[in-house]
Amino acid sequence: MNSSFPVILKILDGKRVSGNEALELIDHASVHDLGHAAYNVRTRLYGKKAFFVYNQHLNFTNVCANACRFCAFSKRQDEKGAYTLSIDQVEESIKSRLDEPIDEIHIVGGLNPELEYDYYLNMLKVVRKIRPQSRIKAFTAVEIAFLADKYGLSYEKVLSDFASSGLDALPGGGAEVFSPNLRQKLCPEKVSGQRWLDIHETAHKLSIPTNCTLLFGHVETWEDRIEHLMALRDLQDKTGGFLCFIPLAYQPGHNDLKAAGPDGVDFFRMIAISRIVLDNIPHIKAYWAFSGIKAAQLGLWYGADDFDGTIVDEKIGHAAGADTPKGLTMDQLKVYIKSSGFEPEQRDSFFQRSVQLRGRS
Ligand code: V47
Ligand code: SF4
Repeated sequence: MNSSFPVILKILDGKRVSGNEALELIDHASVHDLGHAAYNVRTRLYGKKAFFVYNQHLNFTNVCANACRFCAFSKRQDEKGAYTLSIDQVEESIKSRLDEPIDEIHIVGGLNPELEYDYYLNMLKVVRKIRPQSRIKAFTAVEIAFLADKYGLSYEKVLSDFASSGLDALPGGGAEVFSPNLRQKLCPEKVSGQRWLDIHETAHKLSIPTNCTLLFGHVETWEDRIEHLMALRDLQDKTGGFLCFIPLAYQPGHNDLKAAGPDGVDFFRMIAISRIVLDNIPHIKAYWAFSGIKAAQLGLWYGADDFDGTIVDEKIGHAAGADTPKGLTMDQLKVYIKSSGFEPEQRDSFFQRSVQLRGRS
């Protein structure tokens, strides 16, 4: 297959591809041809810009009622290494970096049955107070469902309470792979794909933008991947609330799932097909912490436009053996983006210009 193949021509012409056409591309197009088409889409949207964010990750607890087979981060309450931050410790952790111009605080944790509803509200309020200008992107749909079930509340109620306490956006975690069969094998206790989608739809209706993910490179097939992308695209057609899609490269260490993780070519094919299929989701992230920095750099040539951020203490992938740094400095991020041949563009969680730079040319 080459650039004159009808499906590639359709993409170059700015037209939408169907799920079957996406699978046809996967069967017949080389990684180079996919990359060529996806690069065409990303440059039409952003030219040579590549986005990044000055962010801080906060994982407030690793105690989790679920036991997803791919997860090496979670612990049982009484297990060695289990931790839960008090609100004072959350405050301390956010204050410890107050001298840095952080634009985004990314907060996620396990499903710790001992944490009360007020803990979540207080955490948001404390972070908001210390960082009035930063965007708070917090709690996956899995955490929202857990609290809604535990307290008999609607998703609307939990999300609007959180928004009034400081929440700006939801991260994309917990989507895994929507296929019910696979979910049963990988994470049987987790909310269904449909509930994950319902919670994001509710957030979008409340004007809370969200990200979305796919965990790939384990036991799923290309059919599972494309079905997942189509479900995200359908919801986005309805609501327009997704900001960014992140294909999360499965990290194979220290967990139950005996799978290898994606190789380099698989990673680039996944990035490219995401850009091609998700024609209505503005941004595609090459998440350096899981892919490796070198692959993320090249991912910008295969359809990605975002490099994520400084992070500082990435815990989830590292628990599963990720061999990337736990964080990067702003200078490192800019150098990596520039040396890939792109122009670094500092953003916030909404992909608006960093508040630190607004008003400057
Ligand atoms: O929800 C768990 C996944 C997610 C493994 O929204 C694993 O901007 C790979 O969602 N190998 C958390 N993945 C990470 C996440 C994320 C990261 C960066 C930015 C954003 C965003 C979201 O990591 C979990 C789960 O899907 N995960 N274990 C593993 N072994
Ligand atoms: Fe818990 Fe999330 Fe890990 Fe699943 S992926 S065990 S829900 S922390």
